[in-house]
Amino acid sequence: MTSTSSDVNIEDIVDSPISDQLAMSTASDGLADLQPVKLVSNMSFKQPKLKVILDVDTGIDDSHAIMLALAHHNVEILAITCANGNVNVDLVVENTLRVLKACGREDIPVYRGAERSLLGNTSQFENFSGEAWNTPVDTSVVQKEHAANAIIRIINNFPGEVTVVAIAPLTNLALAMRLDSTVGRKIKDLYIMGGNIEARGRVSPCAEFNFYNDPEAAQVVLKEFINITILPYEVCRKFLLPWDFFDIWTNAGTPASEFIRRSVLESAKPARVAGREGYRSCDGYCMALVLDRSVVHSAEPVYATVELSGQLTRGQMVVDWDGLLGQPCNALIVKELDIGKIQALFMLMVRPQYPIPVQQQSGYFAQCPATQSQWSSAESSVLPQACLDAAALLYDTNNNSSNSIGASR
Ligand SMILES: [Ca+2]
Repeated sequence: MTSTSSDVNIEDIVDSPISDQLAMSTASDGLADLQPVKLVSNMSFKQPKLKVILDVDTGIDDSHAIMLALAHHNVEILAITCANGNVNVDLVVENTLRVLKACGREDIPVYRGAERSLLGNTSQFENFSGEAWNTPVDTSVVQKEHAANAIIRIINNFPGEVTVVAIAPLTNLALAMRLDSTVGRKIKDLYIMGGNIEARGRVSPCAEFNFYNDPEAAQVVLKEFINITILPYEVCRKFLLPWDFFDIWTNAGTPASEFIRRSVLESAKPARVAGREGYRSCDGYCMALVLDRSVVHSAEPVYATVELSGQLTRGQMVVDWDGLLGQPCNALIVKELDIGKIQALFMLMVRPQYPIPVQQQSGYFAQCPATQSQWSSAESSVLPQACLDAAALLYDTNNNSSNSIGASR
């Protein structure tokens, strides 16, 4: 077993036996089960669904992660737990309910969680705009149990089975860990959107928003949870959804697409006007790689922690790339993404059953019948081949009982 961090091709990881995966890291707990979730063919329906807890601070990006998880037939959302972050926790709860209502999935249990960071010095960042965020919701459906208690209960009910997708300040997870010190080691995987690897900040010069908002919680989680994959902020900055794709995504003609359009258009406008090359949804990207690990083009196992006391750097994620601290690796850092595959997954979000041509007839593809409809020529000219290829893998035209948020309404 090697003791140094090094670049590894994610395909080498996901295609390797678990023992080899562990050898690629030095984590004492190992970075177990890096196999991608199989999305393809009828065979996928015979697999148990991926049990997921989403920890959110909804949040425009969070809404994309939620909608993507809802759209995928192989995901079972056990809980959405809300934390103070983008906005105060009560508004996070309301916004989460708005997303679920738009998708016709108010049956998903929502839990109210941390009101403030562990030290109480939380700052909020995002001001929402967009008509989708002003609709009335019934907050009486919110679960009475606290989010941290719900996390503990669910993980203990399904030890080793639950994938936690953390796309908010990590306060709820840290609280859960302090209430039950075993939960961090009972998860299947933990995916975190947060932290930074190039010291590029968002709310401070050096710190990413989620880690900055609760550095102590981030440190607890990085130290005490296992099987952590981190999607850092700068990586999300580098991989953008082109605006012509954005236009298709937000005008797909389904209720889900309409909700996204009404929720993002206003906030996306300044970046577009300013000439940025595309749109990004950090939390949506994070959910995409949960659903399909081949979205990750490269990743590196490292030891990562959080600066708590720096005069200017509080909340910055510190990555020991060269193993100078002699600590075992505790996280897999995502470094490159396949934005084409992400586009395919994002289309799944708005048109779960949109038929596309089966372009290859081998392997799993051979089990799918040819489709009658195709992408419109206008769309095919815009969507990159990587998106079309990935979509061909994703869409199952036999499946009429898909957990469809677009086609069912
Ligand atoms: Ca978020």
